[in-house]
Amino acid sequence: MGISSSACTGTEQPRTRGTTATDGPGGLVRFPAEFAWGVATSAFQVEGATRADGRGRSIWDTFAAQPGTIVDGSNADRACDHYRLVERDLDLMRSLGVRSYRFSVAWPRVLSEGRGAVNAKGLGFYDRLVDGLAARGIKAVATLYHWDLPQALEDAGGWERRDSADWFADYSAVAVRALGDRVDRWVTVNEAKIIAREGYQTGRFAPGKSDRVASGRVIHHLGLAHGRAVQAFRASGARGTIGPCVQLAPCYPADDSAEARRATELADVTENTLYLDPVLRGSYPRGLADADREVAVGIRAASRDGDLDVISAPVDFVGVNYYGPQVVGGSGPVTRYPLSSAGWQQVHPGGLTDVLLRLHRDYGSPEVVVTENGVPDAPGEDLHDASRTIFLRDHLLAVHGAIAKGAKVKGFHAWALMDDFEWAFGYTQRWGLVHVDFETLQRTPKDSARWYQRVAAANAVSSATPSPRR
Ligand code: GCO
Repeated sequence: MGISSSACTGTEQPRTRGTTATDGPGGLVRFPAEFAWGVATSAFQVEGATRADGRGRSIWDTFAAQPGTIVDGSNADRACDHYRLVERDLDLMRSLGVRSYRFSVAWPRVLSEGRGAVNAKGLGFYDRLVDGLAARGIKAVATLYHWDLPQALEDAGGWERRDSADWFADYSAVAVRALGDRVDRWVTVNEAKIIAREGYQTGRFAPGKSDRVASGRVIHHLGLAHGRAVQAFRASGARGTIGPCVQLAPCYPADDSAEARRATELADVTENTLYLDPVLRGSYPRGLADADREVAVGIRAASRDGDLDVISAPVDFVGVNYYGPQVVGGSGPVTRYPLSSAGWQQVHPGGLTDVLLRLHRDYGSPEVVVTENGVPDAPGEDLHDASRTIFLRDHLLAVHGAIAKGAKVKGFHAWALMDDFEWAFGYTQRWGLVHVDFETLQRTPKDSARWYQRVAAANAVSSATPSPRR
C-alpha cells in the first residue's frame, strides 16, 4: 500500500521492462531450488469475526466506524470470514500449490486489551492455523503487527508513547512462545512508512491523525518495537528466523535538472533510507532534516542513548514489499509509468530489481524475502485477470534478474491470496489471486491463481506472454 506519492530518491536509473534473463528453452526462467512460492494476507483484511471469542477492538475497527473514512462506507466485521473458513482456505492454498503463507497475528485477538491476560481462544486460532499449514507442508510466515493496534493501547497513547515498544515486546513474546515451534519466519512490523504517513500525516488510515512531529516519534517507537521484538525472539530460543518488513519505492529523477535530482535524493530518504538505515546500519540517514524537518524533530525528541543499538539488533532477513517507484521532478512527484487501477501505483517491474540490488549492494546483501507484490484487478476483469498474470510474470522476472546478479532472494509472496478489505478503499479494489463473493463468501481462483500454481509447480516462469484466458 502507498497512497501518497510524496517522493523518493535514488541514483538508480529507470528501466522500461523487467529483466529478460532466461536460462531454459522457450524463455523459461528457473528459480533456485527451495524458492518459497507464497501468498500473503493480513488479519484485519481477511479474518472478519471481529467480536468473536473475546477479540478486543483495534484502531481499525474504530476508524472504519467513523463516517467518511472508508470510500464505500464498509467495514471489516465480516471481510472474508477467514477466521471461520480457515480450514477451507488452507485446503485452497494446498490445492494451488502454495508453499509459504504470510499472514498476520491480530494483537487484539491474542491480548484483548493489548497487554495483560492472554485470550486463549484468540491465540487458539493461530495455533490451529500453523498446525494446518504444517499438515499441508506450507511454511508459516507470521507478521506480528499489520496495523491493528489494540484500541485500549491507542487510548493509552498508542505508538506515540515510548512504552509501546515494551507492550509490543511483551505481546511478541507471547506469540513466539505459543507458535514459535511451527513458524518459519517472523515479520515484526509491516511497513512503518505507511503507518507513519497515512496514520499520522495524511490521516487517511487509522488512527487518522495529522501531526508530522508525532509521526516522527511513531517512526522511532516502531523501530524500537521492532528491535525489542527481535530481542524477545532471540531470548525465547525459538526456531525460525525474524526480520522487518519495509515497503521500498525506488526514486527516479523526472529529468536531468539539478532540482529534480535534489528532490529525488530527499524523496529517497522519506521513502527508503529512513526505514532501512536504522535497522540495517544503526543510524538515521544523513539529510533527514532536509527531507522532513518535522519528522526529524519528532525522532530526535523520542531518541534516547542506546536506542539505535536496539533498533539495529541483527535480523535474519529483510521482508520487502514492492508496489512501484516514485518519479520526482523539481516541483513534485510525476507519473511516468502506467497507473494500475489502485490509482496510486505506477507499474514498473524494473524497480523491483533496483530495490533488491540496492539491498545487495549497499546493505551487505542480507537474505531477502519479497513479502508483498501485487496489483488490483483492472476494470471488468473479474475471474479473467490477464493484467495480474502479466504483472506477476514481469515482477518475478525482475526478481530473477536481481538473483542472477547476486541478491539473496529466498521467496515471493503475491499480495493477496484473495480479495479482501482494502483499508480506506473498502471492497472497491480486488487484489486477490482468488475471487471472493462478499455475499456468499465463495472463493473462486482467478486465471492468475492457476498461472501461479503452474509457476510454483515448475519452479520457473515463462517469459512468453501468458494467454489471457488460460
Ligand atoms: C501493505 C498492505 C496491504 C495492502 C496492499 C495493497 O502492507 O501495504 O499490506 O495490506 O492491502 O499493499 O494496497
